[in-house]
Amino acid sequence: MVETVALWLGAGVMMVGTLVYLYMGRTVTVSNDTFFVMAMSVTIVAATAYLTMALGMGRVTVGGREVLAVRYADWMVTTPLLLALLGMVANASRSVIATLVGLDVYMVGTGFLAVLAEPLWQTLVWWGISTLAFVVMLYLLLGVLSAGAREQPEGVYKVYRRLRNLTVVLWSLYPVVWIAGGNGLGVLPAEIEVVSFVVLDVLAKVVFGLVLLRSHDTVQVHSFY
Ligand code: RET
Repeated sequence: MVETVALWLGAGVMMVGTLVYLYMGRTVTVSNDTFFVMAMSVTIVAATAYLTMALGMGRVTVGGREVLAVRYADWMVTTPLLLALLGMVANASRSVIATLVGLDVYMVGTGFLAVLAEPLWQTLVWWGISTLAFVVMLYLLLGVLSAGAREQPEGVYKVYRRLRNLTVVLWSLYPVVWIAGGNGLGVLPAEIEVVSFVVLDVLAKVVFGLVLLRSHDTVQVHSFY
């Protein structure tokens, strides 16, 4: 019950987020619309994933446990977009953005292998591998990406820093909730796990998008042109 309500709320908030972005972008110029298109892609994919989960679809059963596999398809698409947005704000090179995305895809992929793995020790091994990729990603976000962002105008750097801090703090909670939850040690009740992921997803996607798009006049798209 709690889980279903949380999943429906997840779908609803992602949809509302998309509409808010659409409204915020109603007068945007073509030179900056990439931010809007990408941010909306994130919330549209997430809304779809949550609708699927709320309807009880996209689940796989592993060793008697029911797993929300659609989550990983969602993350596989949306987290690279979020990182690309962060990289674009920092005016990072394509190779740095590609490295971040590569690590991220590897993190989500090995995270899904952790779901499929049995027994628990093998789950822990995959979780560890995934977390290692995540830590390297954090190292790049706080290192090379931040260094590049610092060379941007003050206003751009401030937006970058806010988005980066949001990302570093929120994303770090995912492996913690995951390992405590049903796929890992099982010390977190299923309802709390589902609600936690909804809250984290909303903050990491919708709030991230709002902070970014509110400042779309300040930040500029350079990286892909
Ligand atoms: C998993 C489990 C294995 C270890 C690690 C994980 C990290 C997941 C992250 C997900 C971020 C998702 C976001 C979604 C949408 O907003 C796969 C949970 C490190 C960081 C930000």
